[in-house]
This record gives sequence, structure tokens and C-alpha cells, in this order.
Amino acid sequence: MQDIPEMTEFVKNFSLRSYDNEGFSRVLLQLFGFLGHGKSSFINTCKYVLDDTEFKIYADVKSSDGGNTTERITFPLTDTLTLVDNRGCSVMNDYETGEIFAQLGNLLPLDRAVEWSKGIGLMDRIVQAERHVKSSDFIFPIFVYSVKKGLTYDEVPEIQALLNTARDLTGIFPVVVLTHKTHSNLRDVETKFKDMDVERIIALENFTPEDHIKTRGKHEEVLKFYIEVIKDIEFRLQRMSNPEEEREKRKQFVLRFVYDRELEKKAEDTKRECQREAERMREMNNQEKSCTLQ
Ligand SMILES: Nc1nc2c(ncn2[C@@H]2O[C@H](COP(=O)(O)OP(=O)(O)OP(=O)(O)O)[C@@H](O)[C@H]2O)c(=O)[nH]1
Ligand SMILES: [Mg+2]
Repeated sequence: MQDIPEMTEFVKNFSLRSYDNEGFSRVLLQLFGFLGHGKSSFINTCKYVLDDTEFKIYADVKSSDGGNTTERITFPLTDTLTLVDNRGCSVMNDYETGEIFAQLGNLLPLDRAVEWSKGIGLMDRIVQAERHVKSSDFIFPIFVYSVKKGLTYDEVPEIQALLNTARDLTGIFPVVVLTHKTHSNLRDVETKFKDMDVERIIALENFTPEDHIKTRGKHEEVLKFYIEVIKDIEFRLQRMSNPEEEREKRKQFVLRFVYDRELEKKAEDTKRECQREAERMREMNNQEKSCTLQ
């Protein structure tokens, strides 16, 4: 399939109804990643290519360094495919990763403001959201990373852990979308992601309000991305249990993740408290000794 109209038709006609899929009706292409790496711009790019009309801003794009998206917002592409702009995270820490996995596992409502909360608060929100979350959604993870930000060796283990957990949660190794492709870091960043065992990497220069001249190469790149994703969905669909069970598994996974993190945090707090206490005792002993000597 090489022809642009043919590829476009293939993507537009893709439907889960053609498969014996146990009740999945929609695919959520779940975008996740750090603040300001180009998730919203990628949505605008995907819509621009598939709709093939003039450039429109569907997802709000920030002119600064990010922190703009505060909700999980859905952007339907076709009857079957919907992009989800999840709230980005600034750093990897226990509480942000728990939140990311709850969003990624589709355990929090769509199209509502995201109020972040830690530990038990997040567990409550997951339970409360159950009424609003559809099991019939098939989850497909897409990690968006900006080449311009670069990637140091120190940052690799954190990202590797994030990608592995996303795979364990969804059953799919995330596709990695590298934005700002023309930046000189491309080779280096791409190699580091390949070394993390990422199977599918697409590098592109997003269409932006400043630059959205359509070229055949760019247009084809995005269509090829869609086709790769569809092939992955087909493969995975044949190996999944029913949607209810899948969602239950994701829920258990995230609740356990949050619970384990809370326990670890408590253990660390207790250890720190004991160390502080020991330090205080030592100081008191030293003071007593110096008083006795005087
Ligand atoms: N040149 C260029 N600019 C880009 C690209 N992708 C994003 N940008 C710009 O980078 C900035 C941040 O992009 P966003 O799409 O808002 O990033 P985001 O991940 O949605 O950010 P948050 O929602 O705030 O986390 C904007 O100014 C975009 O125009 C790209 O591939 N090339
Ligand atoms: Mg955004």
C-alpha cells in the first residue's frame, strides 16, 4: 500500500467490527509523556493529515515549555480511532507515575478536568470513576518525546521503567513518537530508544501554526504511522480476553502499583525518622559528655 488515497481509505475504514473481538468498540490512542514534548501538536498533525482540509488547532498548543493540558481530552479521528491527550507530567516521581498509569489504563474519566492526588486519594478516584469509564475501549499506548530536549544516559532507566510498566499495564509496548525530528539530537535519541527495546519509533516534525505546509513526505509519514498502529491493534486483538476482564486486570495493576508505592514511601519515611532520632540521641550524648567533662 503506497498510494496516499489508498492509505487514507484504509485508515478511515478500519473497524473493530470486522474482528471477533469480544466487545471492543473503540480504540483509544493514548498519548502520554512529559510536559511540552508535542502531544497536542501531534494530535493537530494527525487530524490535519487524515481530514486533509486546512490546518486547524484542535488540541491546545502551548507556546512555552508545557504544562498546558489539564484534562484527558478525546479527539475522534474516525468512528473507531480516537486520540486521547493525557495530561503530561513534569518529572518522574511516585505520585506522578501512579497518576500516569491510572490515565493510561483508562481508569480515570475522559473529557473532565484532571485533579491530581496522591496515594489513597488516587485509589478513591479510580473507584469513583468506574461508572464513567467504558470497558469497551481498547487501549493503545503512544509515548511522545521531543528530540529537541535530548536524552542523557542518566534519564534512560526512568524512561525504560515507564515504558515497561506501560507495556505490562496495556499488553502493548508503547509506540514512540519523536517530535522535532530535524533537531541534531535525532540519531542519539533514536539509538537510545532502540536500545530500550522499542519496536516502533516514528520521528516527525509536527505541523504547527507557524509551519504547516503539507509535503508528500510528511503526509505519508503520518499515514504510515496509522497503518503500523492498526497492524499492532489487529495482532493484539487476537490475544486479548474480554474487555471487562482486561479493564479489571488494569485496575488491579494500578491499584497494586499505587499501594506498593505508598508502602515504600511509608518505609522510607520511617527509616528517615529513625535516622533523625538516632542523630538526636548522639547529639544529646555528646552534650552530656562535654557537660560531665566541664
Ligand atoms: N518545530 C517543532 N515544534 C514543535 C513540534 N512539536 C511541538 N512543537 C512546539 O512545541 C511546543 C509545545 O508543544 P505542545 O504540542 O503544546 O506539547 P504538549 O506535550 O501538548 O504540552 P503539554 O500539554 O503542555 O504537556 C509548541 O510551541 C509547539 O508548536 C515539532 O515537531 N516541531
Ligand atoms: Mg498539550
